[in-house]
Amino acid sequence: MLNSIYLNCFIYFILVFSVQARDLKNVLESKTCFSNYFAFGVATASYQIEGAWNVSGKGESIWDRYTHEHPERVFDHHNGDVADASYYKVKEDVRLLSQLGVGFYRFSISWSRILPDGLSNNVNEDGIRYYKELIDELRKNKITPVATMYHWDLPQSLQDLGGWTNPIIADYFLDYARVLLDNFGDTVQVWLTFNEPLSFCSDGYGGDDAPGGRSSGFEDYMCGHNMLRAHGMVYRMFDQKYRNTTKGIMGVTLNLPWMEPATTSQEDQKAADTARQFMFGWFAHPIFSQDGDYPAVMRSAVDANSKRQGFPRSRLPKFTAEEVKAIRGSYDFMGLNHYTTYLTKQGSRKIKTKPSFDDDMNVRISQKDDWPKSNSTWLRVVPWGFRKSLNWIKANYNNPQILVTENGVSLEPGLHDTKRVNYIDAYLRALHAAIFKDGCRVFGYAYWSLMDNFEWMRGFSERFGLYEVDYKSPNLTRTPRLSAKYFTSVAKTGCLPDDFADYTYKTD
Ligand code: GBH
Repeated sequence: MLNSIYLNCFIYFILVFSVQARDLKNVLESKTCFSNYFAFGVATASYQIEGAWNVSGKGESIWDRYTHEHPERVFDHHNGDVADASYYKVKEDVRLLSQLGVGFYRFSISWSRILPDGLSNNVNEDGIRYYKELIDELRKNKITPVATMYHWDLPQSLQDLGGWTNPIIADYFLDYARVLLDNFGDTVQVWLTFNEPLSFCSDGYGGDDAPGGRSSGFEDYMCGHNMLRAHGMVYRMFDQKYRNTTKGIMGVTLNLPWMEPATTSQEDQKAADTARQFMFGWFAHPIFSQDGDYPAVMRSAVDANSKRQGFPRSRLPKFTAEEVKAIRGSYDFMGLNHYTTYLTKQGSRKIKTKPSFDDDMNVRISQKDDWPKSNSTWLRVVPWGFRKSLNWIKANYNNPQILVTENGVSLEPGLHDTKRVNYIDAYLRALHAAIFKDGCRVFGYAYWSLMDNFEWMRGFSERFGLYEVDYKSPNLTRTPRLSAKYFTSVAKTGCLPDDFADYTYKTD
């Protein structure tokens, strides 16, 4: 880990050149303003926007295979074959970003567009060309590229070898990362290894997302284990071989929905902590804690359940001492995705013959009926949960530098999205309080997403975009919503404007 003063300067150096001149007047009028060094951006991911799934040498990914074989499992039976056709719209999309006035753009790189078979002996030159074009166009427009190496679209050929459950995947991911750093290291300075391992391990290897039909309580833990090993290996390589020449920084994006005890009872408080450890600590503890390795509650719960279930060893794999060391401290900053809050109650464990992650965690999770709804069943508007999440991270992981890599809301289609403006405004006020009242060290915020896109198992039915995408038009026309105008004002002034939101949502 870098010395933090040095890191501060570094982050400021990387992000500040793109920050717009901010108006002193705002400060004098005592608006809610972020610092001049705070960066605003937007996020997307390759499979959700690019399309061109089999064009110019791109290999098949697990999401290509899964949505083609099982269209019935996707809510609207669609897939990402075309998505927003961003593969063909580099100039147009960067123009949207530039109109928003954002300082950075978080996008992800499709592994199988770079390495069609997942392996580094066959590099697809068109894949390198495509991302180079995107990165160059961003830089020309003074928008800092923030690249995610893995946002869930694993090459199918690697899945055929077991994907994230096969320990060899860590070596292949290291090879892939080397190709990315060799090709883009001179122009990309902010890297994220993974997006939301909780999602792709739990929902992917333990649930219904691609690759689909796996076994919770086994494969999800194997996936997490190998992802953590892979992350540690890539960070160490970056630190030793690329940091000096590229002057870059590297982190990983984890998602933390806030877990609030349903009552003040001791059991429910404990349930909240257990849920935080299983859903966030699973990945955060090995990387960001002083001690490293899995959280104690997770270790002991899975070990004990495995024993009771008659297994000769724990279903949660064990790290070697060297692995613990390589993974501990393998970050320059934390990428954080935060959307919503849940209530926790102690579960009533019946020892199941069929093990699962939920059974191991043994917490009942719900949401309050009077929390405002979005267009996603799992997402209700609870701005204060954002502030609590940031404070919990501060308290548990020694106040790391944080880049908010996603925050956003899905709503019905429509350009006059006042509810989205209110959502962003309320969450930004909560973030402002976390920084200026509580001392959390957050250096940037990305809204999810730049535009409507392929929302995984929900198809195109859930829309998170600042720009509306017209899926009926042949050009997939992008039109700014009210929230795009609001966010432009935020990004350009660094302050929350007072002529957009109607402050429906309370932050405390
Ligand atoms: C993020 O995940 C992803 O990084 C991004 O790609 C995605 O587009 C964005 O959120 C918006 O969803 O339907 O009840 O089974 C957020 C965490 C975890 C939220 C899985 C949805 C499925 C809940 N996601 N979860 S459910």
